Amino acid sequence: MLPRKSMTWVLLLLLLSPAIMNLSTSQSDARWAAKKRRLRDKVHKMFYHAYDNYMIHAFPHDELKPLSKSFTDSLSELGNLKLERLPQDYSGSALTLIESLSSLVIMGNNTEFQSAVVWLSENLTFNVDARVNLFECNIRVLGGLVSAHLLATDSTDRLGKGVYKNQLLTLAEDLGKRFLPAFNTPTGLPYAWVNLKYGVMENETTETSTSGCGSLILEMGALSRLTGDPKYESAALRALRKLWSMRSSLNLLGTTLDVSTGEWIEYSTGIGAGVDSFYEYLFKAHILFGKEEFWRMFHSAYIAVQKYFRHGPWYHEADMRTGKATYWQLTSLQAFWPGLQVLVGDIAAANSSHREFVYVWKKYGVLPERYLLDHQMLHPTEKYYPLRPELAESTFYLYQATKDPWYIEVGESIVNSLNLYTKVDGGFASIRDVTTMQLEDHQHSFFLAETCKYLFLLFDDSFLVEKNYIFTTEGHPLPVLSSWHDRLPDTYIQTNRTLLKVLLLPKDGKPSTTDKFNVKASMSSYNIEFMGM
Ligand SMILES: *[C@@H]1O[C@H](CO)[C@@H](O)[C@H](O)[C@H]1NC(C)=O
Ligand SMILES: *[C@@H]1O[C@H](CO)[C@@H](O)[C@H](O)[C@H]1NC(C)=O
Ligand SMILES: *[C@@H]1O[C@H](CO)[C@@H](O)[C@H](O)[C@H]1NC(C)=O
Ligand SMILES: *[C@@H]1O[C@H](CO)[C@@H](O)[C@H](O)[C@H]1NC(C)=O
Ligand SMILES: CC(=O)N[C@H]1CO[C@H](CO)[C@@H](O)[C@@H]1O
Repeated sequence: MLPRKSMTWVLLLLLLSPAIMNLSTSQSDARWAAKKRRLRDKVHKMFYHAYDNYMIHAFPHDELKPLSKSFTDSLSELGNLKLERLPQDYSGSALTLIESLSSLVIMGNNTEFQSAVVWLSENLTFNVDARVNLFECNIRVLGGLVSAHLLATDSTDRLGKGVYKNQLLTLAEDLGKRFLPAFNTPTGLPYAWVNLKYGVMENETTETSTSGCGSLILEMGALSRLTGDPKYESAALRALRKLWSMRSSLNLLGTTLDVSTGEWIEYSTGIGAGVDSFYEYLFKAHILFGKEEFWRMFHSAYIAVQKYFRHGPWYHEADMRTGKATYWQLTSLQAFWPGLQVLVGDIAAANSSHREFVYVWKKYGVLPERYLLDHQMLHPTEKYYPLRPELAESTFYLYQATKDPWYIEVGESIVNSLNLYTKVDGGFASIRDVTTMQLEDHQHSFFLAETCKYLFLLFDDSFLVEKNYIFTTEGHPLPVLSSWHDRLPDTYIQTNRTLLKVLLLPKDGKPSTTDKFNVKASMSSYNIEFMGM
């Protein structure tokens, strides 16, 4: 059990005072406020350019093809590069509209939110012959619906009287039921793929990833809390516990595994693809459900990551059995990690890694998918940038925590690059090769759910004032409700905060340094405290 002594606000203020002093004159306050408004308006335009083009050229199909101004029914293909089983009887689930619901609310468009809710409740069905990736369908569709349901039923009265009769929750529950056959395995670890109409296909692959079966608890847990039916949360929890039991003696988990045997397939592991949101969900599940168990898992896992993967500001991969470094690569997906570290309170570590991602972004104009740290060069085949949100996400968290205007400048540079390189007449297109800026005919739904949302919130966080939300790994907000907490942490303080933050600082109040092994050395003396910043 961890010590939970209180920590004074004075230490926090000392830690943050340099950033606050940067904004000391009201003149520069006004200048920054004007700059933030201007950038907020730019992001607003970007979102609507993406959204309107989707609605005109692609809706109700899944995603927009911005170059050809057509569509793709990509929900059935997400994560399946081989496209081996394209369904006949599937013509889309309005994926991008579902992914846009919470962004519409955050940007204050209640009329469009309402039409979307009405359309979905009348037209959307999941009784379709589509083999979907459980993880992707969970974070994008179930998460989108559950979050929008919570936004539709909070005290804000966003929807016209009598319009909302829990239709999104009904859809979410129907989808949740279709997920359950995937969990019917000897280990309780779910298959990576499930057919929405027919359940798990014959001869389905038993290989899945750690993030694939370890990041379901937020959405399925929320579904259980909302419906009063525990089976969704139980299934996700059972899988998570099983996965955790498979960790090595170093508290590391591999990247891929077999759901029928519960054995690891890929032992090399890191904080990027195939693992990333597993860590994120352990911690966020602790905040959302107030369970000690999640905190204990996260705490051990976080120490192991800092100990075995971290090298200065970088994170490499290592073998889960020996802790020996395997690949020295920076991947675009890893850029979420500083954002998670902000929630944990490890601001100094977050800041130093974030700067390295910004450096690589500036070097190429956008963040390439994979960068070889040992050679300081691009990976020969993974030179793409599919409009990913992770750097914008971390920038938003770091600005929330520090109010250092430097992060606004980072946001501005992200906005400018996106407009310069990826904006086309028909929307925003992914980049196939960052060295040539050649485009690809695909506007991913997460550009609307995450990239635009985090940039908007970086410049205008009014949606978060006096609210406590955590964001799912797809950027869908879920309110932190005390009624969902098993037990509120002892140190929970009600304050006027914009985000729920957990500070993890040593007892002497000094922020952790960037030494490779420092977390291990001092973790046992950490305090934890919930407070606003
Ligand atoms: C809401 O979205 C619709 C569709 O893009 C747009 O026509 C309308 O102007 C938006 N309203 C607001 C208040 O932004
Ligand atoms: C399943 O795979 C086996 C071995 O590859 C094959 O012999 C069998 O026909 C397959 N069954 C179905 C229903 O596809
Ligand atoms: C982040 O790092 C930069 C450069 O090392 C430093 O100047 C700045 O004070 C740091 N900010 C925080 C909040 O740690
Ligand atoms: C909370 O903070 C916001 C923004 O700083 C402010 O407008 C609001 O008045 C505050 N509310 C309370 C109850 O202090
Ligand atoms: C029941 C039904 O069909 N509702 C809507 C489904 O979508 C079409 C096309 O957008 C609408 O016209 C229907 O009202």
